[in-house]
Amino acid sequence: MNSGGAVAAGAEPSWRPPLALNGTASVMWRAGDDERVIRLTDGGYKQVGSAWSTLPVDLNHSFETRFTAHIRNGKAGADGIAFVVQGEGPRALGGWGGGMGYRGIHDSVAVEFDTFQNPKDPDDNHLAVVLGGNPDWPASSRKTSVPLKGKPFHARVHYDAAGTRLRVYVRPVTGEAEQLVIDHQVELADRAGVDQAWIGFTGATGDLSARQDVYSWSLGAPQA
Ligand SMILES: [Ca+2]
Repeated sequence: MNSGGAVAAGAEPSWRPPLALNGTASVMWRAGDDERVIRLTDGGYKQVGSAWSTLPVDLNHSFETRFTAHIRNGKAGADGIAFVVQGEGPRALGGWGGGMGYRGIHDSVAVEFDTFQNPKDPDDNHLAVVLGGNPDWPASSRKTSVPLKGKPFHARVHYDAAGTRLRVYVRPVTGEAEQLVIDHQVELADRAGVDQAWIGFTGATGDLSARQDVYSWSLGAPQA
């Protein structure tokens, strides 16, 4: 593949913690560079995968995480992926389809990048914050003009622990302006039920499929 084959100048180094992989999730290494790719689903139907860092993250401290995602299957591609903070452990794996791989992970906060319109969804290209592993009742959801499928996009998730404020930004890899899509008040430690949480990604397909990859993942203290 050549999408984003070169790491952009100024890109932060990838974060490569050891991963716990479940369901259809696998790890690949992109040819030509040292990039680890987390493949959550590989294009089959009714797939579900999760990948968790085995290094816990302290939710009492602010953090910022960035990654690039690429969801594609021709012009379609479902159901999407989620960045998830959870307190249930490295084997956590939720439901397929609109469950996006996190449905049923009760002690969790999911930030979903949703490419299929289920009944409670505003459209087939939106972000949402979902509590308690229940995608049928998102705490916050909002459409974005940044295409979430067909082309890779950059995402930035910023958590202010003191202010218990979660902000999520996306932008296309082509260098267009970043959009603040989600700005939501939530205390992650409270919702995950732990101070030291598992963080990672989930993804699923249903009657529509997609190959869903996450790469260039970084994690650190928020930048000023
Ligand atoms: Ca959906």
